[in-house]
Amino acid sequence: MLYLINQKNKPLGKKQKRGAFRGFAATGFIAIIFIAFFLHISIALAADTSINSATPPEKSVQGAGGILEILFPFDILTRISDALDKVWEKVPGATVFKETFQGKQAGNVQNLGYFPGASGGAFTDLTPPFIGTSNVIGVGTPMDTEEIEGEFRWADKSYRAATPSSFTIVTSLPTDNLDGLDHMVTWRIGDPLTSNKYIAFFEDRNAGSDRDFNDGFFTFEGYCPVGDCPAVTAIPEIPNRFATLLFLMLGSVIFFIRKQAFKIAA
Ligand SMILES: [Ca+2]
Ligand SMILES: [Ca+2]
Repeated sequence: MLYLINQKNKPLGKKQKRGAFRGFAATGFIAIIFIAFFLHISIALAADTSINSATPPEKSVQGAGGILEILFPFDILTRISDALDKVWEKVPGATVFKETFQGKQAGNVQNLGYFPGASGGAFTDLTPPFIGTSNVIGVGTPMDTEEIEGEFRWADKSYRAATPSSFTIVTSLPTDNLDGLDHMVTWRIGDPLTSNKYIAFFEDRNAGSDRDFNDGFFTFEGYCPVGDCPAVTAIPEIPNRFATLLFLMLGSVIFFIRKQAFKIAA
């Protein structure tokens, strides 16, 4: 049994016990907040797939003069966590569904498509495939406007124009891919809370590739990652600096309560 004594080595009175209990409770609460805070940071750090810079004349996805800056100089872009961009679905209530080829930085033909469901299924292509020049940005060619029903994974089929029967297909779900790696990185375009427009970049080769994710890139509208549909399920995220401020304020209040509790206990 826990036997509480004060600084004079005498058992605590009722008031002192209550103070000591508050002290223990506050300490436990602080510990939980710390654990949650660092867990949150580690999840955030683990979530994003790293993207290598491209070798010129190819353009990199990110950075000054990169593809994102060229295509969206005035838009807000929000990176979608790679924990979330694996499986997609229609945005409930959306009426416009479209995919647009925005460009490629690869010699291979790039053909966007999808696999129905959250696993398995067969590749369904969205035409047309893009055969032309190696390095193009901002092409803006519309593709099929059929509605993709249910959950699905985006997929990129690539091949040399001269040998279309020898192709590679990668999808947004890492476990679909031969090397088990992530092959699609995604940004939301526009309002981070309500926009249903995205751009996705594919790395078209498996193990041993340069992983610069600029091989084929497409914009989507009317679909969202399962579990991250902005119009329906998005909870406004508190910007990091406010979360930190809130965390510090809460910590200070708890520290004050804890100090007072121990004062009473002593
Ligand atoms: Ca991804
Ligand atoms: Ca590449």
